[in-house]
Amino acid sequence: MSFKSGFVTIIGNPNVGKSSLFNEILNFDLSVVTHKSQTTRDSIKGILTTANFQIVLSDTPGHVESSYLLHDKMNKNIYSSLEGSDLILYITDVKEKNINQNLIDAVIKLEIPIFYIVNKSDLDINYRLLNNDLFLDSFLISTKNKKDINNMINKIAQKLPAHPAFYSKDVLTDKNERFINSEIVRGEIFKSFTQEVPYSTHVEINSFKNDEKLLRIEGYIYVETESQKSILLGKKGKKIREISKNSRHIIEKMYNKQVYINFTIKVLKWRNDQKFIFSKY
Ligand SMILES: Nc1nc2c(ncn2[C@@H]2O[C@H](COP(=O)(O)OP(=O)(O)OP(=O)(O)O)[C@@H](O)[C@H]2O)c(=O)[nH]1
Ligand SMILES: [Mg+2]
Repeated sequence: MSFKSGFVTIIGNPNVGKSSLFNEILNFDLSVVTHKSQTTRDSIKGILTTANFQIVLSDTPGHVESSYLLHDKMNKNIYSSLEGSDLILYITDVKEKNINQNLIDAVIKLEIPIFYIVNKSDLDINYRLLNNDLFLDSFLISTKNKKDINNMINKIAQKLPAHPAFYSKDVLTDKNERFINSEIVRGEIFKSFTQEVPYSTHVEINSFKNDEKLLRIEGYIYVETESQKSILLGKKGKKIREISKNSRHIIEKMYNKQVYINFTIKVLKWRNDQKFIFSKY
């Protein structure tokens, strides 16, 4: 059998488990997963290489109607990930009533085959997979109890073109270490706060020094208002220290060395700031 390799993009509405599936296929926690909607902002590629195939998988933000410049840019990120894909994984979950027809139509226009994937089969909700001509194949899965994921990965690989690997086999992602680590911090902020603070936060690493014994990470956390800044700081800086500590533990495990983290909080109405959005998203 010849080696197969191709580009596969995960799309769908917010919060259906796209990033969970992405991480599950890669067997590595690369993309941020939280119980909140609109967690993913950037498209990110993860690469799964086996002896027989290489899947270059893209996770994308959940598709939302735009109310900020940030959302416009998130939607553009989705559509630009579609182009050049060999296969699309459209994800929904057992709770969702309607598919996102705009997204599906965009894929059909590009004549890219679609797998229809219904996630969260572990939930006690009756769901019957529909046979639909729009989709090449369909799967009922659960990333939580790992049901039917391997079967689906093999079916994905079968549909890829015969092609040599695009990336060398030890490459896991197209993103750099600054991005991966800033996402860990952003994930901790999402876990620590309800409501608006996570959505108003942008994390940026501007100094990343990986020495033999110590990894030093410094950067900025942007929020939009002074009151969000004081919520993020917490009483006497308790909250931000806790977020830094939790992030540090995750990063120390990943690099297996001591990590120093320091973030300064800045206030800027960044989500509608054209220059900011276009330079950073
Ligand atoms: N019960 C159950 N929950 C799941 C499953 N997969 C994901 N979840 C949960 O669903 C929530 C959203 O998961 P994400 O992977 O962040 O979803 P997403 O589609 O990437 O979300 P956005 O990036 O916001 O669009 C999290 O709380 C997950 O733990 C599953 O198979 N079963
Ligand atoms: Mg996501």
